Amino acid sequence: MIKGFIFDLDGVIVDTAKYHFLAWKQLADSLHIEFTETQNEQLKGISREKSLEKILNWGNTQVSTAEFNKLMDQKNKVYLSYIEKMDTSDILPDIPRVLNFLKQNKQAIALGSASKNAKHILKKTHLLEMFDVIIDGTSVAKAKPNPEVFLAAAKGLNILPKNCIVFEDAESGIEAANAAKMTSIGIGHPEILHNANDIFTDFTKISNEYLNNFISK
Ligand code: G16
Ligand code: MG
Repeated sequence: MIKGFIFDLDGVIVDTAKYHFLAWKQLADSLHIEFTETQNEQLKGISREKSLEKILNWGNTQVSTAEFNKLMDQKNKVYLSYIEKMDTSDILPDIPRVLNFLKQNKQAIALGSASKNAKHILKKTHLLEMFDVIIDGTSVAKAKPNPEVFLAAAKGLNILPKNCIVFEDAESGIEAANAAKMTSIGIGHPEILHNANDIFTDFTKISNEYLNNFISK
């Protein structure tokens, strides 16, 4: 049976989560707001706008709309400076094997990311052509944990949500996949992703046999 396999981008396909952190950290430092890696966990999977709102809240800082937009641009410029250096070596381990296996088995593959830079990153890593459908921060309004991004991906693939499998590294993403009534697979730490249907530290732990279980059902 053809299933819909939906991949988050940052932290699942590429390790850009570290670049988001570095860019937000630089911005927070310039505003004299304390910002830790633990706080950064809460920014994973959520939009640029929501991330800045949270950082400003943590720092009890209020800014005008114009300043807010300027700060978002500032963060994105720093983030893009990291992205410019990306190539195929930034693809996370075993992602090519998993994508190729699904393609060979004629499965439907989508991207479900909150990032407005998603297509740019997929181009830099030469992965764009692997995806039948791309839903990113430019095509959806409601941020994860809202299921909109994954429901739009399922619709684009023409596969029922219950026949979709989502790979996510963020708590908000697992919540979104669960709300969409899809199978949620957490990639990362069990203590953060405990609401997922299944959890793996990374794709090297996800065998072709495991993927085949979804396809043969
Ligand atoms: C990603 C990251 C988030 C980031 C968001 C927006 O989502 O996990 O930390 O805030 O994209 O990114 P941008 O500023 O590039 O539009 P995902 O869903 O791919 O993990
Ligand atoms: Mg992510």
